[in-house]
Amino acid sequence: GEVIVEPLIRTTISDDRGEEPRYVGYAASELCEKGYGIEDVIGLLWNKKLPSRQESEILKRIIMISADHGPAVSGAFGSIIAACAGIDMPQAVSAGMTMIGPRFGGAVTNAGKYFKHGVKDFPNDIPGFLSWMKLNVGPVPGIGHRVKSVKNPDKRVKYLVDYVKNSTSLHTPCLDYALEVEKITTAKKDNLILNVDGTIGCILVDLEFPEYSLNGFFVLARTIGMIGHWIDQNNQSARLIRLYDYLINYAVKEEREV
Ligand code: Q5B
Repeated sequence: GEVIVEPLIRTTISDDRGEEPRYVGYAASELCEKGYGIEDVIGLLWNKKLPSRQESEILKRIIMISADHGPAVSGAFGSIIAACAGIDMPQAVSAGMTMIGPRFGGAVTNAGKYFKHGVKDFPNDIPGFLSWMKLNVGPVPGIGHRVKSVKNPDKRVKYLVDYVKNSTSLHTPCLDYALEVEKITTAKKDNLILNVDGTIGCILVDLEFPEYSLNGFFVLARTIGMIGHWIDQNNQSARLIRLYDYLINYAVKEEREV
């Protein structure tokens, strides 16, 4: 007789059983033919919705603007060290990926989550929101930067904010809230600006992307950069990196006899 087996997994986003993959029902080749872009595929696979033209343009800019930020940042540096150690591309990129976390690049999800919480529970009380964050969370995700500040603004943030607010009709309660938070934090310390993670997180919340998907934008975008750094190091046949002594503070005990 027929054997009934419980499915092992359940999927709600894609189906490869026909002639070609379908993303939430849309055939991949048809999307290409009809002029959709990678940002539309992201909308389908991460949010199960085909974004509007305006939404796609915002998503595209988020990815373009966060694809790389030079060799000095934790992620690129991790991939570069690995490339110089002769590690293959997937592993070298994953070395960089490992760096994405609460301080570097991985604050997008929590920035979106907590600014959304602020909009809902502390609508006209930013000092109250900041006290709650200090007590319950710690540093506000999406606020602060190691080198960018009021005096040295982050052009990426300014561009995204200006684009969304002046070239689209997106309703931006979360972004607006974060910009108000920034006014208070920068008054305390010059570098406590709304950073790229925070800006992206808020815009994505305003675009109604699911909370869990938000860090995915930084991960996806920065993969482009990390692959670029790996290729660049390999093109140059870069040598193994070993730190010079002067870059290390050897705060260890003097030589001792046993
Ligand atoms: N303080 C980003 O800190 C950084 C505070 C704060 C309240 C805050 C820090 C932070 C939240 C996580 C976040 C994403 C670690 C950053 C990114 C992508 C990137 C990277 C690139 C790219 C920098 C000194 C004093 C302390 C702190 C206070 C700091 N942040 N207070 N809320 N958010 N932010 N990460 O300069 O009194 O002296 O003890 O954790 O959003 O990753 O380009 O580099 O594209 O690749 O190292 O842009 O802001 O300073 O941590 O030593 O703090 O400021 O409590 O106060 P710093 P810290 P006190 S974007």
